[in-house]
Amino acid sequence: MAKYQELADSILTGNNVRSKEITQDLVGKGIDPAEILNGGLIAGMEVVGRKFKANEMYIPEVLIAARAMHAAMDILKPLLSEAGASSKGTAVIGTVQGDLHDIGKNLVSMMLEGAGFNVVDLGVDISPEKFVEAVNSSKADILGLSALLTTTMPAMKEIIDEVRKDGSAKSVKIIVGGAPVTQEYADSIGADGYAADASTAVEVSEKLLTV
Ligand code: B1M
Repeated sequence: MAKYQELADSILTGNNVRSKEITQDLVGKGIDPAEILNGGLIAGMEVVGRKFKANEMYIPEVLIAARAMHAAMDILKPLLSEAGASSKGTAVIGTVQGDLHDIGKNLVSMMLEGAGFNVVDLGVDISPEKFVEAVNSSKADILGLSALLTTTMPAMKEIIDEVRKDGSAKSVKIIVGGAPVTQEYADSIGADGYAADASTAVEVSEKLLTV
């Protein structure tokens, strides 16, 4: 659909006015918010990721693209949440200590909300202690950890160890994800689940809670 390409382009060029306008327009036409997310926003950010990697885009441009993505996400978020009728459980989610990347984590958070989970999003740069505290205070069923840097991946293991040490937080199911994370890595640090993308994170969470 041409509008999706235009939406992806608005992300790529960091045009937050257009990204909002197009998203609003597509929503007004009754298009499924998850489709707008996947077809326009994620598609646009994927190109941003590739260009950043190839040094064809630099940090300020990437930040501007992220702002355009967030502007559109503000419109989609409540709609994705509405789509989930009753709560399937509580999920605490955050980006690990030392890591400021939150675009993918926000997508996972939104998709979980959209699927009917009650989500407690702690944000970025979260210490193991804060994760444990949040898991306990919200009686979480799922703990989601996101890391985008190879240097912050080890923080996932520290968090898992901390959570497993804490008696009351022990039973929470922990899923991990983020671009450098793999199933193999997830297994090696004792995570209960791994997801390569936001939709899979929902599937894995649902599966873990039905076991
Ligand atoms: Co940074 N960055 N960045 N960055 N950045 C990467 C990750 C990098 C791969 C770019 C590169 O060099 N090719 C590289 C990491 C290299 C490495 O560790 N091997 C990198 C670097 C080096 C850095 C800095 C160190 C740069 C610097 O300062 N010199 C710095 C670190 C800051 C810090 O965190 N302490 C930095 C900073 C930034 C910005 C602030 C400019 C910005 C972040 C803005 C923001 O998030 N608010 C940024 C961005 C945008 C990127 C890239 C370009 C895009 C990331 C992104 O948002 N992707 C990224 C390059 C890339 O990934 N190709 C890069 C889109 C997003 C939808 O995908 O986050 O992978 P992603 O999420 C996916 C899946 O991974 C999965 O689902 C999501 C959706 O399907 N997923 C989960 C994510 N979390 C999950 C959790 C789950 C399950 C699935 O369960 C709980």
